[in-house]
Amino acid sequence: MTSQNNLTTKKTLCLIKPDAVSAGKIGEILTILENDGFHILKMKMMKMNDDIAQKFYCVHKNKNFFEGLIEFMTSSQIAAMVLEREDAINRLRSLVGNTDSRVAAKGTIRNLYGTDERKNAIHASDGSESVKHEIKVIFDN
Ligand code: 3AN
Repeated sequence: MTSQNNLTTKKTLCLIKPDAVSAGKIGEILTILENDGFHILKMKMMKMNDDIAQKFYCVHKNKNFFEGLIEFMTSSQIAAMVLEREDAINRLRSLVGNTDSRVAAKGTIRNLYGTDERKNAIHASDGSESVKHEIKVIFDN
């Protein structure tokens, strides 16, 4: 593995979504992440506009849930962060749990703080290409 790949493996992008921010769960979620060994490299509060949300979720453009997803993600503030840890992408995905919070494994962040398949509290990048794309959209704007 090259050092470039290694670097990619160590970083991931995380969003605490409008439902969890509105419910006052940022602190509890950050505690879970930090207790698992994640370091917060960058963090900011922001409200996604339509343009940013559409770019961020461009891979889902043709899905039937796209419009509802954009509406939800632009509805109020989110907390965005770049996280670092060994095997960051896979580890964060397993802490986050299933897309549908109702079936997410007990103790996962979506099980603890999500409601359903849209209002699911947290986003985690699903691969190294997504990490690059998502960091650019969120932190280069
Ligand atoms: P995940 O975030 O678990 O990787 P994706 O990438 O398939 O899930 O979907 C992106 C986001 O779109 C989800 N986090 C969720 O908010 C929303 N979403 C996915 N599937 C549905 C669905 N069937 N109905 C409503 N919203 C959905």
